[in-house]
Amino acid sequence: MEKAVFAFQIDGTPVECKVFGHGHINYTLRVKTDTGAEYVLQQINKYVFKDPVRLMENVGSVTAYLRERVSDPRAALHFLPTKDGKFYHMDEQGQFWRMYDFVGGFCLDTPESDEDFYQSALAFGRFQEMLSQFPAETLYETIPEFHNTTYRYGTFRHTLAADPWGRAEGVKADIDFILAREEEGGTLQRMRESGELPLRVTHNDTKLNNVLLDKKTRKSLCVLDLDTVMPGLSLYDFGDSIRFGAATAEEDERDTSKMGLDLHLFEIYTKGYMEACPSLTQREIDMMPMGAKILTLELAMRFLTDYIDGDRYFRVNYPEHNLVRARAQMKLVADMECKWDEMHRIVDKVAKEVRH
Ligand code: GN1
Ligand code: MG
Repeated sequence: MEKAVFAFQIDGTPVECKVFGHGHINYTLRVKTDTGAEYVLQQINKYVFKDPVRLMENVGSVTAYLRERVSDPRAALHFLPTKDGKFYHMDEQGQFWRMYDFVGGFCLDTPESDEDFYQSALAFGRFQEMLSQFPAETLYETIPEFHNTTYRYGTFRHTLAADPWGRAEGVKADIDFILAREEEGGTLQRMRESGELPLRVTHNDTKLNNVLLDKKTRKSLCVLDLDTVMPGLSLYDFGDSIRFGAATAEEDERDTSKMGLDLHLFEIYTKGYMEACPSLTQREIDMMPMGAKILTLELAMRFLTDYIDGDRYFRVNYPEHNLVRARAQMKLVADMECKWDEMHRIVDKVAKEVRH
């Protein structure tokens, strides 16, 4: 039994404690007690998240706020206080732990049907909507400048200039592709700074496997993994969902001819997101295709930066992995450019259906 369990106000005496899920960042356990209560106990990864106390303040205030707004208690995570009334426990080794109620349900890595993808759109859209009045600026940035594409361009240029492994020469065409879109790539950041797009609470890791689905109904219950919840733009969440979930190939597909945007999935997600998030402004809606494109471009640039920098940030499975990832993302950007008018047409059509 992990000693950390005893720091929390649990119901009953713990009788079982097993490794749970397949997260790559935090260490996660499932705990059962003699009263039948079940919990998730997690150790927060301190290498990735430098300030677990402030991270937990974010998570604590956001979940407390959500809990007041949901009817099904499973629809918002419930963190247990420790015996001294905090949302986290620091052990003798300086490791941070947290604990929340386990409410059942399951997660998917890839959608098995259109409906699964639609359910993820509803979940992230509802998350956005429920938090639309939350004072986003009070949240701590767990990873500063995370989706500041302009800042990411600065890092890219800096890395190009340093070129520590002499890799830039061999990827000139890729570099040119990224640099040719620098002006456009800064669009969301400029609109954030001018206030044209509202600052919101964003999730920033809007993949399907961060949505908890009900075992019986297969409907989405709740959004998980709140570590990267930060102040941001709705288009970060929307864009990253499209980049990941509406692509025709895996994020690191070597055969770029297989990579493109699936317009049908794009429409499904757009519909679910708009239905669940009526507070989206007209400007946010107009910029949805741009959100998808910039988030994809930004990740292509992050992968290419890391390749040139010698693969320090993203874990790679083979030497060219980051370059392969970057090229797959660039192909997706290029395909969005080909389908640009169609993307706008879909957004307009869905907006008319959903909003009138
Ligand atoms: C990282 O590790 P994972 O899959 O949760 C990255 C995301 C990228 C994603 C690409 C904190 O997320 O921004 O979109 O890889 N997360 C961080 O697969 O950098
Ligand atoms: Mg994650």
